[in-house]
Parts: sequence; C-alpha cells; structure tokens
Amino acid sequence: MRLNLVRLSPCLALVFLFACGGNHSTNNAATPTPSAATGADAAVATRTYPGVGTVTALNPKAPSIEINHGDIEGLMPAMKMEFDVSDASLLNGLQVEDQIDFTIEDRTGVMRVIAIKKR
Ligand SMILES: [Cu+2]
Repeated sequence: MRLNLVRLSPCLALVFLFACGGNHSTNNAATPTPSAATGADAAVATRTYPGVGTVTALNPKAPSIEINHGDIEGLMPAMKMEFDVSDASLLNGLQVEDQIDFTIEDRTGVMRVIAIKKR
C-alpha cells in the first residue's frame, strides 16, 4: 500500500501540472516578448490588454472583480473569472450586471485590472 502511494504521488503532481496548463496564466509565461524578455528584464515585463465584459461580482475588500469577459486578444478566450484590481476605488459606482471596458495588466503572468470604465 505505502509503496503504491509513493509511486502514485509524482504522477498525480504531473496530472495537476498539466491540468493547470490549460489555464491562461501559463500561456502568458510561455509567451514573453521575444526581444526584451531576458534575465532581469523578463522578471518585470509588463503588458496591458483591453477587455470588454459584464460585472458578475464585486469584492471591494480583496479588492477584486469577477467579470464575464469576451475574448482578450493575445491573452485568453472568453470566460467568467475573478481579477484582482490595483485599487479598490476602481470598483466605486459599479454594480453587478454593468457592462464595462477594462484594462488588464499582465506582469509576467500575474494579472490584475488597472482600469475600469462603464459602457
Ligand atoms: Cu479570463
């Protein structure tokens, strides 16, 4: 029994890694800017992406926002997901169901929303 478990766990770890590979954040890490992203530069490479979507939840305490968003070219397909926001004040005046334009900052795979505008 014990031997079986020991042999299984690395396999399970791999399974989880591959499962996570479907996540868009892994894609980001795999597509650094070809020219500038080497060494220390890669660690601070920051890109921004425009998005459009519908607010599905607001969490000013995190602060974070859940958005049902459309395709974000070069970053991820349409989905509903939660984003950290750079400042809780970005959520001021927003309500669930609001249509928004927003900007995602992607810092080497760490994403957060840095701007939100109601449509
Ligand atoms: Cu997403």
